[in-house]
Amino acid sequence: MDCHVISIFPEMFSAITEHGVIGRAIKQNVLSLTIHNPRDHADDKHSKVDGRPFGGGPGMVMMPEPMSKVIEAAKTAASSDAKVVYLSPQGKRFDHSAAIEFAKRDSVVLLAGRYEGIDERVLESHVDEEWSIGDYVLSGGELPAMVMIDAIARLLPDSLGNSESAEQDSFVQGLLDCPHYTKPRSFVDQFGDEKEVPDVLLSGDHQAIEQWRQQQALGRTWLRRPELLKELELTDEQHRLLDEYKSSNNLDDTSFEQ
Ligand code: 9D3
Repeated sequence: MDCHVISIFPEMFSAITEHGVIGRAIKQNVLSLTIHNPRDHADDKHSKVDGRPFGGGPGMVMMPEPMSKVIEAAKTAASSDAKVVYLSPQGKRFDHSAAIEFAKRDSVVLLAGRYEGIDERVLESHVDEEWSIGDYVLSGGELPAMVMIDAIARLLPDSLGNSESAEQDSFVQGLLDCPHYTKPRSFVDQFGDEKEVPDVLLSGDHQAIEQWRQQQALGRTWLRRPELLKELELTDEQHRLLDEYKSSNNLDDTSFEQ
C-alpha cells in the first residue's frame, strides 16, 4: 500500500515508522509511507500556511493555496486513483471493518489538519472522504492518521511476524478478546493473594482450551459491550457457551454486571 500523509508536523510520524508493525511493514515493502508538508508549498518567506478566520473568532484556518498545492503534489506522487481522505471530527467513524476495507486499497492520501481546520473551499474541491477516529477532541489529524495507518498496516499480508495473529484478533469475530496468562502458574498479587492460571489452560486439551477462550470472549462481550453481540448471528454452539457463562456466577467480574 502506497500511503501519503499531508501534515505540517512530519516529525510526528517517526513515532510509527521506526517501531513495531508499521516499521516492519515498511521494511518488507508491504507499506510505503510518504509525508508531504504544506509549508513546502507556501509562497512567502516565512512558509505561512494559516490565516485568521473570515467572520472573526478564535484560532486560525489552514490557507487554500498551500493546501491545494500540497494535495495535488501528494496525488501526483501516489497512483492517480488514490482517494483524498480528510481526518476530521465530522467524519465517518473509523472501525475494524473500515480498516479491512482500507487495507484492500493500493494507495491513499491522508490529509491531517491543524488549528480550527482547513479552508472549506479546498475540502469541497479536493476531498473524497472524511473519517473520524471517535467522539473526543484532539488537537490535529496526525494522531488519527497514525491510528488508522497502524490498524491498516497490521492487516496487510506479511506485516505481522505471525500471519495468524490478524485472523485471531479481537473484532475479527466481532467479539472482545479472551483473557491471557503466562508464567508463573501461581502469582502473588499486591494483597498477598495467590492467583492461579485457570486449570483448563494447563490441561493440554486443545479443544477444551479453544472452547474456554470462545466462552470467555462471548461472556466478556455480553458483560462489557452487549451492543456488539446484537450485530452477530451466533451459532448454536456459541449460544450454548454463552448461556453456560451467564448461569455460572462470575463473582470476580461484578464491576461489569448488567
Ligand atoms: C476546539 C476546536 N473545535 C471547535 C469546536 C473544533 C476542532 C477543530 C480541530 C476539533 C478538533 C480538531 C482537531 N481534530 C482533528 O483534526 C481530528 C479528530 C478529532 O479531534 N477527534 C477524532 N477524530 C479526529 S480525525 C481528525
